Amino acid sequence: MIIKIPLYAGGLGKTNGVEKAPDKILEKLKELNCNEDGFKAPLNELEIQIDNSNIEASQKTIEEEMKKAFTNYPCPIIIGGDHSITYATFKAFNQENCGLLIFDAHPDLMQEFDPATHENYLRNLVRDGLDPSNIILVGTRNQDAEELNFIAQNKIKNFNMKKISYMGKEEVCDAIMETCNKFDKVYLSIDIDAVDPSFAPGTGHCEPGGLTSRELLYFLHRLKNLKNIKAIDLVEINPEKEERLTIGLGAKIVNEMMN
Ligand SMILES: [Mn+2]
Repeated sequence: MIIKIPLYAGGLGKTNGVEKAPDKILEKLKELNCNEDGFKAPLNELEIQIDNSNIEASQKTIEEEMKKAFTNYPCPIIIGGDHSITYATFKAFNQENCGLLIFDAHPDLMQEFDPATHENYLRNLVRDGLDPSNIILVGTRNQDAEELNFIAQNKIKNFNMKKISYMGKEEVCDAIMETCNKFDKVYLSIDIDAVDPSFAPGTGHCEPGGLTSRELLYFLHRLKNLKNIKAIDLVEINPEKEERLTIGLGAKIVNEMMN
């Protein structure tokens, strides 16, 4: 099941346009053939009705609706929306011994404040009880000193771009999978800005030096072999900034993750 969450209100005024991504990606998905595993999934979709003028109420709605969705569907694919949606979707998902694997150029660990935004949703999740040692960041390359401190103090696993380019994606992926295997279930969150802006310029914060689209797909194809990934989200795609490349990649990511 594909779940559309067209929220831009968590982007502090910098993500207007992301609400158009879910429909654009679905439109593109309908044109795609089988994925690289030779599989073409039926496209079932539903939309969570949010109110972009009220982020608190929207987060409440998202959490309630996602609790139902996680009961009804084995591994829903959630399309945002800005990254603040993960604050509510992960709350609906979270249980003991649950991993949160995040591809993102940014750690989103800015100071705690409410409501959670796309700059601090992860920090707020930790404040609210998420064990930071259950977080795995991949592809980070722009963060401030306080965020780096928080990562170090809380022993958050952080496979930043430098590590990926020095260790190689194969070894990093081995390490990620080994960690993920320790959890009962894993939530996979993909911020499109993990990918280099040359492949995916349609996003709010373009950060040079990211993953190639093929490198991201390498990780995702291997991660698909983990049987404990029970939720996937794809966020921060903004078709108002750029559409052809970024919506194309977004649709491909969804197509490849379906099975
Ligand atoms: Mn980001």
